[in-house]
Amino acid sequence: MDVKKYLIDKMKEGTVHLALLDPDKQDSREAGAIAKKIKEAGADAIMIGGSTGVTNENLSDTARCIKEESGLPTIHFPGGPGAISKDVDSIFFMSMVNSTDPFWIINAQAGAAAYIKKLGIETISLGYIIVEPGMKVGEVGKADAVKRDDIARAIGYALACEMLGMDLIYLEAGSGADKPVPPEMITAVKDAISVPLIVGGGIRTPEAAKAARLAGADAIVTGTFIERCSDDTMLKSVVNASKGR
Ligand code: 1GP
Repeated sequence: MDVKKYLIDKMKEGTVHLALLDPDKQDSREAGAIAKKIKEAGADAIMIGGSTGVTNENLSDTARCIKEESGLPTIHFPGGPGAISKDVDSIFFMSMVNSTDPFWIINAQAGAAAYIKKLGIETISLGYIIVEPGMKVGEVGKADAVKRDDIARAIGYALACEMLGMDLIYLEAGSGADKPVPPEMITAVKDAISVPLIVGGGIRTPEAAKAARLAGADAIVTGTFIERCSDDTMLKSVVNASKGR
């Protein structure tokens, strides 16, 4: 399937909800069970990835179980070039543009590109911008995180990514962040760009999801919340708040 077209078409209708599952945080059967629940709650696609502990094997197993249980499109959200699988429908071919290390900006991608092409995995280009606190991904990626009040710098990176031809922009506060990306930053970046904007990191309540949507996010990512939440009503509330329904 053409996952990029699916996502962009959906985002034209309103904000979408992307659920993130980390193959290192639960076994593949459990990931499949969570995917089924989050599909029922209204999620639009499943991202699969994590900063550490992802292998070809746990990535493939997780992708297969998610597909079987939910039928939703899957997108690999790579923590590096170490694990790649054709069992995932597509991959965010992403650059951490505010990393201080060229490895995370372009060298990891250069090392993996030929293999991804050989496997025939759909690539969706993505400019990945780390905002404070940045958490584990900011640390691993050696990010010079954008300060929460430095809106001009966030706009600069986002616009540069668009001008470089990237399909999507992702403002990332980091998994488990105590505070999500500030709504004022989301609005300012959204107003500056014309490609879709994904927002994630620290979104775990309907209020936070609604604030990101109203600020202008085209897609809202939740990871930690969906992995930990056993209350189906709460799951639905966060997905509904993301999608405005
Ligand atoms: C991490 O933005 C995602 O890349 C999700 O963050 O785990 O805090 O939802 P959370």
